[in-house]
Amino acid sequence: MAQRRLPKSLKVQRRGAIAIVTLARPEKRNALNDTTVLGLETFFATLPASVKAVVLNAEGKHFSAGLDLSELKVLSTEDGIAHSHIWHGIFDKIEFGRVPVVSVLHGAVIGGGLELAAATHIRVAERTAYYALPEGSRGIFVGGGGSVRLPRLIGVSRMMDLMFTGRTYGAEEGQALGISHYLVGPGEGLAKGIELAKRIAGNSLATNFAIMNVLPRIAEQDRASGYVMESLIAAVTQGSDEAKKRIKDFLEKRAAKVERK
Ligand code: 1HE
Repeated sequence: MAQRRLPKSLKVQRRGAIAIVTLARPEKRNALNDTTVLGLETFFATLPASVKAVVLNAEGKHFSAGLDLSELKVLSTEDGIAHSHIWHGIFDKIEFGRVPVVSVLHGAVIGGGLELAAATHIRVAERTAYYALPEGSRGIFVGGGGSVRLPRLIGVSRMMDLMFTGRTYGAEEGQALGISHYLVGPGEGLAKGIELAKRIAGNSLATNFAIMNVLPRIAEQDRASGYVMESLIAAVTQGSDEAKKRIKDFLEKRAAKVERK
């Protein structure tokens, strides 16, 4: 499918099977306005089939200052519900979409910016990254799925602390807590993100689908249902011609070994 026109606040590049989408509104610290969030929806909905993984990064000194507060000041309660509902739908389409997404975080990863990062599958943090949920001090609440995703990452109690006190976590703390999967030096995030996205793009489509769309559902099920679902998806993936080829390649010494370098 052809990529539809995107807003100026998003830039896209192709590197083979990888697409890089960049938040490009550094003058507003990549604050997420409706145009940008709807642009992300368009980007993911119209990705060409040849794109197998996406890297999400941001221009300027900060990944994102979160929700564009200048838009919020005119929203009624009813509009607020609709607004949050739109973010939920779009971030869910990222998390449970067709392609795995690696986000590359640096500088401020605040509020809605952290909610967006939490909807991606792998997070690479540069050492400049820091995380905050200042909603408490702004008189609002998370609205982009943060209260659903972040407790699963860092626990309810830590999220309470972030929201009550307005504290920040630095990149190393975020790494220790599991916000990021990889921690790299300043300016090294994009290369790491691309390297990881290429590896992900090299997996079979069926396995990537299972990891993205089935694994998180199993994790939320009771054990008995989880085992049934796991048996089914294990059978589906291993039964494919692609799996047979990959396993034969290993047995006939054509595939890489799993070694720790
Ligand atoms: C913004 C926003 C924004 C910056 N909405 N315009 N998020 C926050 O509470 C974080 C608010 N932002 C900040 O704390 C700081 O801007 C930063 C630490 C991120 C960066 O500081 P700095 O000194 O580099 O930039 P700045 O001078 O504060 O901001 C530059 C411009 O961006 C300025 O506009 P200008 O026209 O005066 O140049 C700022 O007003 C603008 N700007 N952040 C709108 N967030 C789905 S619910 C999610 C709820 C939330 O995300 S709450 C968290 C909101």
